[in-house]
Amino acid sequence: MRRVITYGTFDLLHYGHINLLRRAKAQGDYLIVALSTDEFNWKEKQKKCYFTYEERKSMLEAIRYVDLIIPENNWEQKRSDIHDYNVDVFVMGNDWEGKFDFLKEEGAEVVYLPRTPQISTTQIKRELGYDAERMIEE
Ligand code: C2G
Repeated sequence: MRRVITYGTFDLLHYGHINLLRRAKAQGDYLIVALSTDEFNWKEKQKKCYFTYEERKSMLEAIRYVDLIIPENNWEQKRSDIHDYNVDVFVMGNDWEGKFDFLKEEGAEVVYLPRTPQISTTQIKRELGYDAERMIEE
């Protein structure tokens, strides 16, 4: 059983996320998604999600490629996650290229996959006219 893990916010779930999850699952037999909590998003990524953690989790649970969802509470948990969940492969989109190579020290393969072009949660918000500033003030 080759176990894969990936991390992310997955807000306003879109086909770029699905493409990533499908290719991540194809790296092994079991895919764990470490889903950024609302607090982690806000404090560490300055992201104000449209959907809450529970709402984002429920959508990911409906995706055939996803086998387990765990919370991502901080930047540091990746090293221990590799051991706690017996992870063989760590996968991220290549906007993170090189940022997590240190996980090889924990015995995991590190794979960066090409991002899906022309789609992002930020773009969706912008094109739908969400005033990101107003959402942050809320
Ligand atoms: N992604 C992609 N193509 C897109 C948009 C996103 O392949 N058009 C990928 C990203 O590269 C990432 C995953 O989908 O691997 C989730 O994207 P985000 O929710 O934006 O995740 P991010 O905020 O980058 O969080 O500790 C790592 C962070 O939690 C990553």
